[in-house]
Amino acid sequence: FQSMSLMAPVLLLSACSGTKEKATETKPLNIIHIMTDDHSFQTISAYGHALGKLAPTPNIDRLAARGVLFRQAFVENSLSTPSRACLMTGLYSHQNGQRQLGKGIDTTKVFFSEILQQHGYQTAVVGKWHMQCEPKGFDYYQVLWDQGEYYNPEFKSKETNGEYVKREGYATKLTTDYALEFLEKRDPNKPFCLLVHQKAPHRNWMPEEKYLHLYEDVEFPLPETFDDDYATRCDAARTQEMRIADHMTLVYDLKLNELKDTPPYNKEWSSQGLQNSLDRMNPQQREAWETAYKTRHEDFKQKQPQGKDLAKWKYQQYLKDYLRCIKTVDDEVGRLLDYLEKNNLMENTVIVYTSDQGFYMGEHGWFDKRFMYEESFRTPLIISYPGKAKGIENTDLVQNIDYAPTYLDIAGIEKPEYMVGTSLVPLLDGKTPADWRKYLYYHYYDYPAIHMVRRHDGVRDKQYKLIHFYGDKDEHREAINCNELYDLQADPNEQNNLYGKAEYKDVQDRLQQQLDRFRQEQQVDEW
Ligand code: SGN
Ligand code: CA
Repeated sequence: FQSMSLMAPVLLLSACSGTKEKATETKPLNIIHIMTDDHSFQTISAYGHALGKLAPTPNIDRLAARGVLFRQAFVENSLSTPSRACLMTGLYSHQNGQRQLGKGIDTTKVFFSEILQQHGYQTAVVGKWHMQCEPKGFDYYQVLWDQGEYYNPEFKSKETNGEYVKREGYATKLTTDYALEFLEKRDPNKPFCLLVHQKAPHRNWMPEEKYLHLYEDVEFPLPETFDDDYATRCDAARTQEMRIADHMTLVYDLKLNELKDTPPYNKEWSSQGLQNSLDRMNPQQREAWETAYKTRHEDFKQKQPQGKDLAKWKYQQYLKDYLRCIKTVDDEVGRLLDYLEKNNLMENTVIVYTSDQGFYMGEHGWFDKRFMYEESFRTPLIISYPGKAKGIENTDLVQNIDYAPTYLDIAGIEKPEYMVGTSLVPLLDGKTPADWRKYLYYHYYDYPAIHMVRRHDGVRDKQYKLIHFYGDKDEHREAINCNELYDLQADPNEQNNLYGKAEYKDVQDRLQQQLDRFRQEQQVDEW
């Protein structure tokens, strides 16, 4: 077992170069997993959406040009800690214990980092860890406290004996600094696996100083479904609390700190939250910040937007801040790639770019995630693998439970029997194996909780999606037991619920059978 890993048969010579295959030297590949927090595929220019054109991401695109861009990559449970648990274990939420945001992770489950470590890899994680357990299976870590702060955040490491220490600077850059520190200090004779987990662009979207004015004059297009009335849906879509119009706050989310003591804004969610973040800043950061948001406040006072105009005004400000955070993320991806190039690491390192889930950029009127609808169920995924296909797109159904098996496969380690995910390596040549999965399972559990999205599970194939919302009556909401069925080809915005329609009976029955199969085979215990 031990000997398999360090002899992963990776030819140093490009497999598709057509030149004589004279290289016989083998060396295990390094792995870099870059995962941002809440980064929507809509805002990566390589994905080709309107927002990406207005706010390009040249460095993430650079990676796409070197590798495979997945258009049908999904999570199992669209929330941070559950996604991180899927990543580390290759298991669904009910199997790894992390169903909701807080406690849950079953630490008796093996993390793939532990397996790599046992097989001679040097392992590291930097940035957002978020799970309520120590990073397991890492030689080096520098992780943020909880969600982490954007400005002058606290990190803990082995050197600080697990104590959080405040660091001067901006989280996205500090996280990259630590990634580079690990790369510099590592033993160059051993392969490595490095997880770079950016906190950005998580709420409340606080941009780096130098980008505080970026996109100031850009008008972002409203998504087609911004005014969705959820007419054919289950109640879950109506009773959520993640509408830009109603739940995005002026003070905390949109930085109008001048309003924090003024009714009704003083009653908003986290009206003190922004002040706490500002109090952490040094005078220079604070001054740059105040100057930038003064302009926004003046615009607000002058326009006094109400009703639909207010919703649209909020959308524009939200997009600006979110995309400014992405700009730094993209710069820092560039800095990491430059380092790898300079140090001749590009040809023996697999680089992955993904997010812990997708995010709503105003689709259905929303921000946040959680739902099984496309924008949050999907996640960006780009894999650059030396010697495999370059600059191609893939539309196979892949999911975040596949990362652990993929990384073990790259290291030449056989996947443990219990892992439910599947290695993505066979897809990287641009061909789909005949037995590749035809259905994906999804399950969201975190209710009641912020944003009030009801529990649901469901299945998706390449064209259809079945969602089942469930839950008893409680002090907040009525009981729910309701289904939705969408034809994603005819209705990509998922506004036309086909559940119960006679013409779709066969499709509905087929998806229901698949959903029942998942529940049974994977031993799901609630729905
Ligand atoms: C925080 C955010 C929520 C967000 C969750 C989960 N509120 O609670 O808006 O849905 O995190 O996000 S905030 O006021 O604290 O910003 S996750 O990415 O960690 O799952
Ligand atoms: Ca997240």
